[in-house]
Amino acid sequence: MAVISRGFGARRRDSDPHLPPGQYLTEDFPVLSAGPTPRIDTDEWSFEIRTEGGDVTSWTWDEFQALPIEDVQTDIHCVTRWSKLGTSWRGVSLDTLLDAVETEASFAMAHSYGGYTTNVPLDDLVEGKAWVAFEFDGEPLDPEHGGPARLLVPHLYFWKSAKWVRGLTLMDDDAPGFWEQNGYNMHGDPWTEERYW
Ligand SMILES: Nc1nc2c(c(=O)[nH]1)N[C@H]1C(S)=C(S)[C@@H](COP(=O)(O)O)O[C@H]1N2
Ligand SMILES: [Mo]
Repeated sequence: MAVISRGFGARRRDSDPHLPPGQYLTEDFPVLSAGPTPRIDTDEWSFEIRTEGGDVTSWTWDEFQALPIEDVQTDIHCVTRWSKLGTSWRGVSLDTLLDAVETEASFAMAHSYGGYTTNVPLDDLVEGKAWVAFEFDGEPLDPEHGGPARLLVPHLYFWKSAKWVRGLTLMDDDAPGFWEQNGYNMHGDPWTEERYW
């Protein structure tokens, strides 16, 4: 019987239980941006939540930094099939931010400096599943990766994690964001391969 060893190591790694179907592992941190990288000074940065009724709550950078800050260890999965395991972030939980507003909405549209948008059901942003992150690997988040701050919704494909995030608009009804208008899934669960529609 032939001993087949070619690719054995790779197969073992690709069958990692943390790796969703159709994904491969990468040690790099690829940069995927649909346009140029905006440079936002923290002096001019703010984060704003607009409710379905039009009420606005916003935080300056200093106000934001005074909120409870969490350390997050998580895997991330891009729809272009790379996954990166055990990444480290610091940020403010969306639970903390949404606690400050009065809402009955079911969906959110994330808005970014530069114009990118992505829609996420509100259920996917609460109960410890999403953050506005401003540190990666113990360093301020690089502009290429969304600094000063980005949305981090790691249980969904990474296009939902809006870089250079500037706020959320809460909505009663779902509506497609930038990639969703171009055929990407309205939800984006990597475990059930909700890639396109
Ligand atoms: N504002 C903005 N956010 C964005 C994107 C973008 O083009 N603009 N690309 C998305 C996609 S498709 C992915 S995979 C991740 C990539 O994040 P990274 O460049 O830090 O790897 O950001 C997401 N957030
Ligand atoms: Mo992506």
